[in-house]
Amino acid sequence: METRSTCCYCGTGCGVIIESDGARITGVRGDPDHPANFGRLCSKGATLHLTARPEGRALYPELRMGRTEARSRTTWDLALEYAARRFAGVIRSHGPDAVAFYVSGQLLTEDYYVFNKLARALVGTNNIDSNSRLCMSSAVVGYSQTLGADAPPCSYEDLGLADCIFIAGANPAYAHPIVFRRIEDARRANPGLKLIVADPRRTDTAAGADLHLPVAPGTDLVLLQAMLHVLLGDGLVNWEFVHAHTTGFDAVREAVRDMTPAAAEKICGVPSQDIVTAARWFGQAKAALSLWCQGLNQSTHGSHNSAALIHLHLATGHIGRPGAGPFSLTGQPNAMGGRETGAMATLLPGHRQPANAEHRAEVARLWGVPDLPERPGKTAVDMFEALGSGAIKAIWIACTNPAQSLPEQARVRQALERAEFVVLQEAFRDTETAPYADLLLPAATWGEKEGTVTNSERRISHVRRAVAAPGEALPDWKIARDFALRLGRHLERPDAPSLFPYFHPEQIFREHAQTTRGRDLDITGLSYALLDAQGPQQWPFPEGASAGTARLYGDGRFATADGCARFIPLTPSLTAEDTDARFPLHLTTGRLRDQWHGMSRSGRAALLFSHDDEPRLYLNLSDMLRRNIAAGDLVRVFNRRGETVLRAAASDELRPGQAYVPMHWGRRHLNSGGANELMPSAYDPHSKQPELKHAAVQVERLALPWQALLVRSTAHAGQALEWKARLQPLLSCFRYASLGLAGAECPALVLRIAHHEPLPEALLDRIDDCVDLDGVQCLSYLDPRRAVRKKALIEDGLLAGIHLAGETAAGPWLKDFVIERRAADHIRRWLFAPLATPPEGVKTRGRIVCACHGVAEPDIRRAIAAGAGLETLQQDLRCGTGCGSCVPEIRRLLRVEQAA
Ligand SMILES: Nc1nc2c(c(=O)[nH]1)N[C@H]1C(S)=C(S)[C@@H](COP(=O)(O)OP(=O)(O)OC[C@H]3O[C@@H](n4cnc5c(=O)[nH]c(N)nc54)[C@H](O)[C@@H]3O)O[C@H]1N2
Ligand SMILES: Nc1nc2c(c(=O)[nH]1)N[C@H]1C(S)=C(S)[C@@H](COP(=O)(O)OP(=O)(O)OC[C@H]3O[C@@H](n4cnc5c(=O)[nH]c(N)nc54)[C@H](O)[C@@H]3O)O[C@H]1N2
Ligand code: SF4
Ligand SMILES: [Mo]
Repeated sequence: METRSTCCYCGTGCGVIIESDGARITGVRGDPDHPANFGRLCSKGATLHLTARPEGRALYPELRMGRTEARSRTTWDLALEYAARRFAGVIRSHGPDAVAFYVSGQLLTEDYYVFNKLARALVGTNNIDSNSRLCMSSAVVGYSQTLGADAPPCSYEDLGLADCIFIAGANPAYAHPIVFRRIEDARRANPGLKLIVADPRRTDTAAGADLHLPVAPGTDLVLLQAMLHVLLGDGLVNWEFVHAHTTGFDAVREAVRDMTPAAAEKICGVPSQDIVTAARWFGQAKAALSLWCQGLNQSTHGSHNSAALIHLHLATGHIGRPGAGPFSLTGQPNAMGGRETGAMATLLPGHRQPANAEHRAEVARLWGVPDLPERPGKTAVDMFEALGSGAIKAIWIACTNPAQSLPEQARVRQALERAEFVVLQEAFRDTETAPYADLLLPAATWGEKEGTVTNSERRISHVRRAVAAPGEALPDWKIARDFALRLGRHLERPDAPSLFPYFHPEQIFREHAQTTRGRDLDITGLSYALLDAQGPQQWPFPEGASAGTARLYGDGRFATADGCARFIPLTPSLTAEDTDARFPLHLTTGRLRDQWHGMSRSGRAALLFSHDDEPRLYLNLSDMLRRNIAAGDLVRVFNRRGETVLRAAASDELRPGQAYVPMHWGRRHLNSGGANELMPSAYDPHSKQPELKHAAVQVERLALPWQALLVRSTAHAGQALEWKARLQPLLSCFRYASLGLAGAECPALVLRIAHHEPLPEALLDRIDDCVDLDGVQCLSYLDPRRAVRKKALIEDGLLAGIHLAGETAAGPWLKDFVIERRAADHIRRWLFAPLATPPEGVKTRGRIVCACHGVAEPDIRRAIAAGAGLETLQQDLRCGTGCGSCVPEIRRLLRVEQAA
């Protein structure tokens, strides 16, 4: 059976075709007819089916009555009745603002809509916010303040029509790979296209650009203002456009008068000549397009970063034309839907605002309630702050993992511990937030639910269900509806049944569409039937329209009262926290190519660990040498807020003084909390988006002499996931531990441990028990004097497991042997030898670059050394011919090897 749906990872919003046998998802491929991807998928999308497994799923409601008790299974009836009673109790005693809802850009539009109505129309609070607060809220404010509405004006089509693409604070080669494939296509088709990338790191996106602007962290505003200065000086401002379609330019012009490229260079570190070149390419282009994401948004002046970038477009008239415009890349698959349904503290349905009395009255009328709450709702960081102070007592968390993704984790943990009642609506039962849940409600997830999502280019797709949800899991909108009906009874609200009359998601969609009537995002012309007949559509799509809208503002009229776009005054400010003598390194955080956020889904596909197999702290070599840190050493990264222990790696992507940690690893895969132990919760005053890209830290070498490595492979993917789940509770026993998977069809589990002193024998036994490393086929070696214990498991003549404790020299190559399940015969006698390299004649693979075809880095390097170019590599090794996600990296290997 085949079902057309969408990928549930990034905001590119690729169409997928889900293959299933009716009960189980068996495969996935790109939908050739979907206008976002035309059949392509990246490494994450292409492995979605590998993550659709029952192990680890939340299958039935689980409840605990007291904090110290364990949760136990209960029925939906009891669970929701209990939740309604607790919420109603808090609301009666402390008012509606003592409860809160924290939802997610990964919910479907219909889910979002019901949660929003539940919070605002039934409970009567604006305390509903979304993880989009951590993600797109600065872009929302940037668009609204300048263009008058939160509407990304461009289309993916524009990628192929621009002759200058400016990427600021985004790494689409990793984070939006299919967008990046389209940029690669555009560059091939038009060699004159100029690609400019502003990023403190020399990412794969930056490395291949025509111009990389290595902006000092947090100083983009200066760079963008200097670019405007150059546009003015060089006569590249489109005065006709500025006069006819904008207001406020004079003040902005005045403000950038002294921001010469030379002055900017001193602050942002980009050579003044490069600032001039970037501005000229942008200004002289026939059509300039800019793309931005978290490098601009996750800042204490993120909304001004967004506005400054939009200013460049307004000043040059690069907007509303094919190939031109400011184009934010949405992070999550349906952050856009959350913005449309207004399911955030600062928004109301249909791009309305809760602070606007007229808007509140309009929505109240549409919903048939007397009024909507006026008191401002708490945004994400403040919501958890209020939970910690006791002002909020009960919280409902759906489809997000705050105990991993919010900054300043120590405070988040304290808040979740202090809360009187925590409900977690989750697809998986083992996230970092799960231990705090008094009530865990099992949610249906990708492939199991129906609704709609909107991608970065305002395109709405119909998300279809391929299989039934496992166990008793339910779609999110249904859980919210059932809770609302019960809460209505407890609050003695006879209108609750008429507020939530839904039995199918399309009813919700129709009601949502009505809230957009006459607004900039009007979708009254859309229905599931139309989406099915004509495919995904871009809003606005008002009643009577025959097609969606590819590009906004083509007529020069903006969504402001006077129709003019606004230049707004911008105050250059710095990051919340400066480096100093105690914390001299600037730490930034971001994404890896093959992992998704807290890894609750991507961490289930072994293949997705092959690109990056362990969490690492990346540093410039000079900073490592100064601290006597060698690649592979363990280090303590710390600041005033906390610490995390990671393995260090040298990166020439970073300049001296900079450090980088991927955001993905948390306490279920690492024994410390990862990046967000360290990030500050300071936020932008306008967007309330926290500064997740900037912290001052110190790093020091951590000598943990006793190390262990466990690798255990299996022919069954589910088995590896079970082992992983069994080991997770043990992680806190070690000073350092990282847990992950490896391999492909036959997955392997990999546990790395380091500790001050040898671990007790009993703990080692427990580890072995968790992964079934025992039995008659298990060989062992003991040297108690040196605290060395080694085990190897041979199954049917194949090496299926090793546990090297106290002596791990042979770990790197033995690990590969277990992952590849090699015949044990000819290495049997080397199994317990402390050999740092494999015995002669025995070869290992090395790090995998191309996950689709399992091509390893040493093979690629060897071929390049022998003269191969990209085409030859693709032909001979097949690397880069699957999803294409690794092509930017292969290009980089080519540059490095050829330079050598
Ligand atoms: N593989 C993968 N893809 C994803 C996700 C994922 O988890 N994994 N998540 C999705 C989501 S929700 C989002 S929001 C997007 C995020 O997409 P991106 O924003 O593109 O990804 P990040 O890696 O968070 O950050 C982008 C870049 O910002 C740079 N940066 C840091 N500080 C600054 C600065 O001061 N100025 C500038 N100019 N740049 C800076 C970082 O070096 C980094 O390379 O990715 C989406 N796609
Ligand atoms: N240091 C640092 N921190 C960051 C960032 C950063 O760049 N650096 N980026 C921030 C950004 S941009 C974002 S978007 C956030 C993301 O942060 P989170 O929202 O915490 O990320 P996810 O791990 O994707 O959480 C989604 C959860 O929903 C669950 N889930 C999946 N499908 C369903 C479903 O259908 N229903 C329900 N109910 N649950 C489901 C998943 O198992 C997962 O646990 O992280 C932010 N945190
Ligand atoms: S680019 Fe990759 S992760 Fe993003 S939607 Fe497409 S397939 Fe999914
Ligand atoms: Mo995001």
